Amino acid sequence: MYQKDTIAALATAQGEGGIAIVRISGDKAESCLKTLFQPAVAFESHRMYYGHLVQGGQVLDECMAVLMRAPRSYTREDVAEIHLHGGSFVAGSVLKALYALGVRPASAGEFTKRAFLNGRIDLSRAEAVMALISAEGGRAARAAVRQLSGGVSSFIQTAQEKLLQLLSGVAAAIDYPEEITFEEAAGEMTEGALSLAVELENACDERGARIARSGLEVVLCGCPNVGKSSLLNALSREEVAIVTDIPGTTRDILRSDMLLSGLKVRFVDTAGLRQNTDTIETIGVEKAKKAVASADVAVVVLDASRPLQAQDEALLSDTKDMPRIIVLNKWDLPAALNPADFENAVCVSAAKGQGMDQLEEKIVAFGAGAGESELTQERHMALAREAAAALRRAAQACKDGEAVDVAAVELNEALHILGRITGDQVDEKLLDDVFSRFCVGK
Ligand SMILES: Nc1nc2c(ncn2[C@@H]2O[C@H](COP(=O)(O)OP(=O)(O)OP(=O)(O)O)[C@@H](O)[C@H]2O)c(=O)[nH]1
Ligand SMILES: [Mg+2]
Repeated sequence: MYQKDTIAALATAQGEGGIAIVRISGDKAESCLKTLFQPAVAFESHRMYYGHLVQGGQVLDECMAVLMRAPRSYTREDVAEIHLHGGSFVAGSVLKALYALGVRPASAGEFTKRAFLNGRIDLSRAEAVMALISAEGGRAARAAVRQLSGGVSSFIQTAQEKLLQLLSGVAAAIDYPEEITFEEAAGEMTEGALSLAVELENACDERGARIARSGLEVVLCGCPNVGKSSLLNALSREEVAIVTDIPGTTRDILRSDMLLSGLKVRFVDTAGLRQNTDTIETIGVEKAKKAVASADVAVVVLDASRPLQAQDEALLSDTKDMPRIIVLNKWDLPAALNPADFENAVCVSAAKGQGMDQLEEKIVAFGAGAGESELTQERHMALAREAAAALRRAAQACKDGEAVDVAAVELNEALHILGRITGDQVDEKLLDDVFSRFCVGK
């Protein structure tokens, strides 16, 4: 599980940039640093030094370096970092030189894996590091920071303590039958197990977590020419889609991502819905219908300057059970529709960019609470649900009048499953699953 050799990798992104940082971790970190880097003075731990990167007597770069002696480092091993000028050539040369000194290229997430194996952070915090790196919006980032500062660990710990209490109740019933009867113990266990199961299930909001992580998918749908593409352009504040007065301009699906109040939103523009004999447009209409069905929110765009048509009515009826906003577009023209006739409607003019704030507000409202549940990572939620299922089985066993120790087996199972969230219970496969999703250098 833990290879104690010295590893190195580029810790910053590949390519040109302000700086490039090469990170080295392990016993050889200090000697390697001293071979390659010549500071003006002697090294003290945790201090940044200015100096030169020297190879074969040649100065390769003017740079900064820091040595962090164990255990006060990211991995709890000796760690050295060389901060070079950005770009791939110098950083590549440093890595080559390190490999020649017997250092091994770090695999994905290996520095963080060592931090976990050396007990500096638990597994859920290690995963939070990656979640924070890949967060694209404020919500995903906030959830990751909460997890990084131990939110998940303390939630799971509390659940584990409750489980241990339930188990000690069982032990008491077995050891001191004169003080607590099996019936009493079974009653307590049923109640405790069910309430903990509910608590774990409530901590999982898969939809919210997905929205915080990957964004809220908002599909713009409506008849041809109502102004869907104009709306996409107005919302993105750029010309993403072609706009013409020819009905059937948009044929394929167009996507545009943006951040609204820290929420990542993916707008999907679609082909205008109508019966058509043109093969390409017919495929476009099919795609549009699928996009509507799979979206988180439907924005039904209507042309407010003309009365509703059969196709509008059909779309209003098809989307009535899904989260939706009704947009009365072309509000700059004389109105033929009344917003009071529609639920959750907003009047806008995509052409003039009017009403976008109200529309954005309504969209963001559909993302309220996203990413705020106790657990937000798929792996954690899957395990929490598994543990809740074991707890429900325990409660059922008690209800069925089975001996309390049968239920205790399920409680132990739940305890074991929760341990996989924080990493009290790990195996090589679990670690590979978690860390293979990391980037190299982290
Ligand atoms: N007056 C006015 N015209 C608009 C408005 N929004 C769009 N239009 C016009 O309506 C026509 C159709 O606009 P599009 O954005 O291409 O409409 P669409 O719904 O994407 O159409 P298809 O792609 O064909 O389904 C264009 O001529 C736009 O300039 C608006 O708010 N006011
Ligand atoms: Mg269009």
